[in-house]
Amino acid sequence: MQFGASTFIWVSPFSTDSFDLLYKVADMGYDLIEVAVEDKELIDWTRLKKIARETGLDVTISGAFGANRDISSDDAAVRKNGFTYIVDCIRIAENLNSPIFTGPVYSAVGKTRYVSAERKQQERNWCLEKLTEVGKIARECGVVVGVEPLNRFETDMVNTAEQALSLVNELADSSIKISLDTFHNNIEEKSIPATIRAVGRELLCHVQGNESDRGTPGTGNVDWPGIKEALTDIGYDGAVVIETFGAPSEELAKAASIWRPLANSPDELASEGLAFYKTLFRE
Ligand code: LER
Repeated sequence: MQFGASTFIWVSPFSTDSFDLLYKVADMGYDLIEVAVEDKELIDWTRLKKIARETGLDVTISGAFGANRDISSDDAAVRKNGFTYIVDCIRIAENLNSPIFTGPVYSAVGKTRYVSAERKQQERNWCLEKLTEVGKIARECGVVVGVEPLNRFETDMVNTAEQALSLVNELADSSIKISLDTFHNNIEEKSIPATIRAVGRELLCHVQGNESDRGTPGTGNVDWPGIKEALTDIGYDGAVVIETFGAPSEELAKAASIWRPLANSPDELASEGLAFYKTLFRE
């Protein structure tokens, strides 16, 4: 199992100006850095790849889905833009040898409405249409797309692993799997260990191991021993990554409802979180 830290712990948007983070994350003892792609143009990818190689860090790629990247939108131009963004991120993942591209790919974060069953179905169809095309490209690139359920306050589309499984099983594409973020799961699932077992080794491609308040892992009410047992039982050998938001942009703060610091500092959260992961998972 590899342990990772998301760039979102420190900055938003991540850019070439923040490349010192790679050295910091490597020095802390992490195996990988998860690069959140808010704006790909802000990042010098060639240099990032070189520094990752120098520091020995692996890279995973995560997405940021604002309103204009919504593949279930009723606006065809927005769906197209969302599709283009996902494809760009898949190609970035391929270039950086990230086995996955993870995120709530199905909609926009913060899109929460009460809509009719007909409209829900229509939006799901648009989403399936685009994910079918995404799947083909992801397969060619050798990248797996991790569909991440979000809690009810951040999306009205995929809140539970059961809903993600329904989408992924309907797509039946080996390059579209499920990514679990324990912060969201802790709100929506009756049992995170049971959820991990229900997704299973075949379909679980990535884990963001976040605390119940998105603070330092190990300091809240997430069932960590149960998570460890379930991941071990299914034979999960992917990454576990801390993703929280230490300096969110205004848009991200609103989308993810981050209104206060979640730890004394991002550095403290990252180093204490890693120490907790090591004690939990490697004992
Ligand atoms: C995305 O990974 C996520 O967890 C959201 O809460 C914010 O984008």
